Amino acid sequence: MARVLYELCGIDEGLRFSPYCWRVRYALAHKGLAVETRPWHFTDKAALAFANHDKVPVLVDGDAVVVESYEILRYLDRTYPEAPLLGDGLAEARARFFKAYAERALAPAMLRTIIMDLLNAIHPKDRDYFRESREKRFGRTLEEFHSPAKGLAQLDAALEPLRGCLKEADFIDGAAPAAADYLLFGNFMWARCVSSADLVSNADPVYAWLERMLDCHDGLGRSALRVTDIEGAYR
Ligand SMILES: N[C@@H](CCC(=O)N[C@@H](CS)C(=O)NCC(=O)O)C(=O)O
Repeated sequence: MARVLYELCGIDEGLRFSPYCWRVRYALAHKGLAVETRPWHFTDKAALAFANHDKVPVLVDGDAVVVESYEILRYLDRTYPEAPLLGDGLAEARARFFKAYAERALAPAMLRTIIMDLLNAIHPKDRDYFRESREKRFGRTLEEFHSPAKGLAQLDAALEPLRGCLKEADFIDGAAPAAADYLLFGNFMWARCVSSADLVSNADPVYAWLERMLDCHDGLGRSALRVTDIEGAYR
């Protein structure tokens, strides 16, 4: 059976912007594993019933059905041990810090900056669901939550440890990228696909890292469709 990855799509089926799915796309590329991707919308819950899950990514690999992006990375390392992503033992335990950093420091700052662009990139049939579920989560309207100036300041401060790390090597995981890089970079792909906001100035060492990440694995990130590429889709 072909390897299949269910991925969130937006206003166009080719617009794939989930930060969690991007982690997995990079992880699969890192392992040199081919994958067929299937577009999925927020409201297509029935399409994931086979996995007993309601979120993407979902990876189907032969008989295995794996959910949760970090668990998918662990599964890939167990099943395809060449070219480790997370490593094992201490290394894997430490990689969890990057998962938490991406989700708890970078994502909230980016979300404040790009939330209205994100809504615009989401398929119209998903927008009411997205608005209702996120407004419930934030305890305020999307418009009240939206605050690019605050989001960018928050992101600038949150990137300081990454700047320090990039003084030592080209990638977080050393001379070549691996899971720590993919865990963080997924968030930047999320923002890049739905928005034209400049999150990082081009004098920032993080900018140079982003450029390297966009180029790696044959330009996987750089060749991804962005909302700005879709005629009439970007305000
Ligand atoms: N912890 C999950 C989070 C996955 C997640 O939140 N995916 C979003 C897309 S970016 C989703 O499918 N959301 C469905 C929903 O909000 O109903 C993972 O790491 O895979």
